[in-house]
Order: sequence, then C-alpha cells, then structure tokens
Amino acid sequence: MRPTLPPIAVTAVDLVRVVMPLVQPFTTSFGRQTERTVLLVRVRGDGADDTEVVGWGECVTPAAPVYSEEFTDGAALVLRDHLVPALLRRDREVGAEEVGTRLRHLHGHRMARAALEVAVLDAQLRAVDRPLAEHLGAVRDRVPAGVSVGIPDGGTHALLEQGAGYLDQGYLRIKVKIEPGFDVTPVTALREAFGTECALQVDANAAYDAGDPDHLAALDALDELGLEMLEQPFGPARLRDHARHAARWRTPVCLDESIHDATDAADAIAMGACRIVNVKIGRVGGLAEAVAIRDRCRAAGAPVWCGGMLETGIGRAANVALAAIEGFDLPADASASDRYWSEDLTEPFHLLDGYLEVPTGPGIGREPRPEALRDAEVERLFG
Ligand code: OSB
Ligand code: MG
Repeated sequence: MRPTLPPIAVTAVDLVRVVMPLVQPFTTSFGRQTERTVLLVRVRGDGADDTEVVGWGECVTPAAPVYSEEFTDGAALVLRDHLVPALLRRDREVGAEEVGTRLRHLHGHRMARAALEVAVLDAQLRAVDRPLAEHLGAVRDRVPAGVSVGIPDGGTHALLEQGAGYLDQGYLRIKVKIEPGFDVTPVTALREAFGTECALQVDANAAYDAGDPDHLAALDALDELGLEMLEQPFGPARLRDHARHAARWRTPVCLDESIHDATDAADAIAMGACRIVNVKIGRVGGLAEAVAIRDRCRAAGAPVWCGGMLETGIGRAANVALAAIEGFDLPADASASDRYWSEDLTEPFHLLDGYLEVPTGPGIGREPRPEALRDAEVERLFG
C-alpha cells in the first residue's frame, strides 16, 4: 500500500442504515438470515484543493453476535461514542492510517473500525482521483469468483439444485456451509453429482466440537472427499484442536473466525492450526491489516483468499480490490450482486466467465445509488 495520500479535512461523519432483503435465506451453523441491516459509514471532507469529497465504508456486522462478538447495534454505538470521537478529537485532518494509530487504545470492534478506515480511505482516494485497487497494488483487473452456499431449507436435494445453478452461471468454486447433521451426506452427493469439475470446499463456522467422536467421524469422512479446504471446523479460540486434527487430515484447514490480525495468522500457521487463511477486511479491522496478513502468510508459504460477509456493492467493491492484489490467488467469496440482492445498493457486480471485474473508478469505485438510499435511516456522528 502506498502511504503517501494526502489527508482529508473531515466535515461530517454519518451512519446510514439500510435494510436489504436477501434473494434467498442464508443459513449457516449459527443461524438463518433473510435480510441484512446494512450499516454504512459516510465520511465527508475537503480534499487538498478544498473540493468536497465523500467516502463510503460498509460495516459487515451481522444483526446479532453470532459470528463473533460484534453486532450491528454495538458497532453503531462504538462508532458514535468511541471510534469517531477518538479519531477526530484533536484534529479533523485524517488519513486512513490514523484509524489505526488514533484508535490504538481502544479494544476490538474491528468491523466497525474497518468501515471507518475504508470510508476515510475512499474519500482520500476520491480526492486524488485514484482507484483503491491501484492504491493497493492490484495485479489483476478481474478476480475469480466463488459462491458460498448456505444450508438450504430443502436439504441435500435443494443443495444439488442450487449447486447446479451456480455452476451453470460459471462460478469457479462452491463453498458449502456445513454443521453436524448436514455434512457428509450432502457434500458427498455434491461431489458425486459434479465430480471434480468443480472446486468444492466446506465451511463449518466453528460448529464442531473436537471432544465429540461423532463430530470427528464426520470431519474424517469429509477429509476423504478431496475438498479444496475445510474452513473453521472448531471454535475461534481452539487453535490446538485445529492443529491436532489438521496434522491427520489431507484436506488443508483454512481459518476464518480464529484470525483477527497478522500475528494470529503467523501463529496459527506456525503451530499447524491452518495452511490457508480467509481474509475479511471487517474481521481483521481494515485493509491495512488485511494486507499485513497477506504479507505474513506469504512469508510462511500459506495461501490467502478474500472472504465475504454478504456485503452490498460497497463492501464488495473493497473486497474485490483486495482480492486483486498479489497472493490472493484462490477464488474469493465475492459473488455477483444477484446472488445476494434483487437490487444492490450500488451499480451491480456481474459474473463474467466466472470472474468479477475490479472497479476502476476513483476510491472503491462504487457508491450507493441515490434511490437506494431514499428510505435509509441516517445518524450524524460528527459535523
Ligand atoms: O463464514 O465466510 C463466512 C457470511 C456471513 C458470515 C460468515 C461467512 C459468510 C459467508 C458469505 O460465507 C460469503 C459471501 O459473502 O458470499
Ligand atoms: Mg467462514
């Protein structure tokens, strides 16, 4: 990342909430979602020559603390009462690095921080008319797209139907959400239906207990299926469980929930808890940390890939820019807009031969369509 962007003089920070219905329910081992309450951070400021710029960031928190401790109402509160005041207390001239340094004394709330970091960076980049991907050092103009398939209401049969649909559309790999009771049978069926024409991986979202012999038997059976990876079988803090079983499995373990920063990633790889790391801008507190994780993983020889949190076009634009940098060679959980929304908040992302195009406009290269914001709830945090 090039650190030379001029700061912006922030004139206002707003939280914008938009409720977005998903095109179909998304069920994981931690619950069933039918809509997302999208929390956007909007930063307004003056660039170097006093032109007004607006920057956007999407806070990827779920409504409830089911994926990690973070949840949307908590993120809104911590942004309002702590993060934004600490960022602007002494000086309203800021750059994205300040979101790291001025907030160093505050713990956690990485998704909230990340939204603020991306919004500030988006504004800075728009002020100098530079795309985020270029700023990050992108090495490709399109990124390979995977699709994350939730646990379907209709069981294995529905999973096969959905899988076939996504393969027809051209997705380059399928990730299936699993939980105890929905694992070996559906994933085996998918393997048998589509053979090895399709890269297949699974994500347990921490649903398995390494002390339960039935859980371990299911994971051992999945290990026979030649999957690309097994994502986060055990709890976020259960690194020793991951290491113990990863050593027996052929399938590489990928960690998602366990990895909060570059040190977590290096430690997890060093102890054998994973061989692959899922990088999410929100989960790790922003783009700077996401790039630092890439650096540490590369030094350790571990592949990384860009995960998703059912983002709208705002969050996806940042994800796709990140997925375009060196080291992000595996397909991202970045699907086309129509996989999530009947109408995205922004100009949509389309699947082209299994890829999403990296935005080329200034900043993240996407902004909410004004009509999409019409019914939004807006709260002023600063200015
Ligand atoms: O574990 O990767 C996950 C969505 C919400 C919370 C956690 C996860 C996910 C996904 C969605 O898998 C991926 C996407 O945005 O397409
Ligand atoms: Mg995951």
